[in-house]
Amino acid sequence: MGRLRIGGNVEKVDGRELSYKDFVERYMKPNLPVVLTGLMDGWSSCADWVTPDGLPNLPFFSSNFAQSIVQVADCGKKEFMDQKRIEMTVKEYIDHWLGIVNENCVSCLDSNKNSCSLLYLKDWHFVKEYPEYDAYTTPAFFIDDWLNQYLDSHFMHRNSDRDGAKNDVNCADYKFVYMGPKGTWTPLHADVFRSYSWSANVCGKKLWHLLPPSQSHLVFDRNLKNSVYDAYDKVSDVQFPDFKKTIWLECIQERNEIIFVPSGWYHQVCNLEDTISINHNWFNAHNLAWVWNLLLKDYHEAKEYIEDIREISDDFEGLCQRNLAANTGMNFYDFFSMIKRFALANSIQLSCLKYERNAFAKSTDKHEQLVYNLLSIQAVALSMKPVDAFTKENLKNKVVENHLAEILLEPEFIKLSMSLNQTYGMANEVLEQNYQSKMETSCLDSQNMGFLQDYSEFNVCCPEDLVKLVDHAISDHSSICNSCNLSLPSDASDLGSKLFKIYIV
Ligand SMILES: O=C(O)CCC(=O)C(=O)O
Ligand SMILES: [Fe+2]
Repeated sequence: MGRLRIGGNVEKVDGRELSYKDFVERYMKPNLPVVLTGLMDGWSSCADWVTPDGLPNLPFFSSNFAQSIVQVADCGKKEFMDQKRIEMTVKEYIDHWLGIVNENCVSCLDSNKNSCSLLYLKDWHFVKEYPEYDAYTTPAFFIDDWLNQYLDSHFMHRNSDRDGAKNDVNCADYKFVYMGPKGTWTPLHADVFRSYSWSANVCGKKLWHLLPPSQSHLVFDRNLKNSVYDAYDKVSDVQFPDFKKTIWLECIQERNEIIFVPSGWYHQVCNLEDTISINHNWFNAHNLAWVWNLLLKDYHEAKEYIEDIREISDDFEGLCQRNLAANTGMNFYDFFSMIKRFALANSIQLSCLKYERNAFAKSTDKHEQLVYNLLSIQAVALSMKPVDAFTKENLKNKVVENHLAEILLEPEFIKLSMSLNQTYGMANEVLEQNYQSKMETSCLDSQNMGFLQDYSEFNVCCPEDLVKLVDHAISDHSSICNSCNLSLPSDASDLGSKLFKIYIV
């Protein structure tokens, strides 16, 4: 330890004095980390999971969640690019933890940590397993979460080998509890899907080292295949010649503090005390392009890996997609199905607003958000267009529901739309109720709802169709804007990946 070059510390801000808009402008859009304080008051987890002296209340876990089966990482054993994982019950885990209290285990900052077998409980889908136990409230800064919103109503890999995973809590969301004694740690990584993460310390203290994405290439070996596993260990100059050039942000995260980890930042984390944390991974319009770019990169790698069996494979593209889903967690078709539904849900909400008198006066922010979302989906769809996997031939039988009329009537889609409306419409309850009744009516009788009928005529088979859908929603919207003294910027039809805003004229 001590070998990392530190360029600065992660900024700490009182979350109660920060508006959502400021959070977006200062951290989410520019993709910069921050620690937010003051946002965990009243969480049951902060009361129930912590003893009066600020230590993890381990007996509480043994008494209330004993039989849960959890993933535990052995911090002393490397397996591929992660720590070796084992499964055990919470009771077994807590018993092990209590058993090591008197042992002298070396810490994560010790370069000789292989001799230690500290166990770290990770990726526990706690909310999924105990929905009735209200452990915490997701802070408003993090609720624009398409990943968990989608997974609350839909499943990934609908047509793949993993279809049977529907009842498997371990595949169901990206909302986790982590707990481990002092010295447990997480190896250097960038998060799943290159999503954002937030991580809240219910008790204990974590040391974070974060590397900006502009330096990601420096942690890879000469072949750009493997990345450094343990940034605190002696890193071979021969294998990783550029690692010595890295400059890190450091952060000591105390109890009751929440860190926001932006997209694509490599990070390594070490528990400086016995620690319990809650974390979510998520993405939205601001980092959707990161997710797509990672999928594209992993797709090319998956393809290259099996290139030599292309000739003998009946469905080479299908095989690439199965491998992509297995390695990355979703494939192109999962992603396309997902963004198609978000495009539709956002378009409907936008249309819905035109039926509201004075809606513009009340919810300019909501309009801006919906348009921003649609434009970010369109920008991604545009970059999907030239990709092989999305040719008509390759798409045959891959994307199931092409007619939006079918999607509009899916109960899962209605649930998704409602939850989207809640996310953006919280400030406008009247609008929300009206919208809700419209959606409910529409399920029974979509013919009567002009704006829904509009979309039900669309057929979205490929990225190009998605681009058109967004064009339709936006142009419809911009005509309304004109009559309400709102307008889109003149280059909105360009629909690139630029930043966009609705200007009040
Ligand atoms: O707390 C940890 O050990 C790791 C957390 C993490 O990597 C994250 O929140 O992205
Ligand atoms: Fe992470």
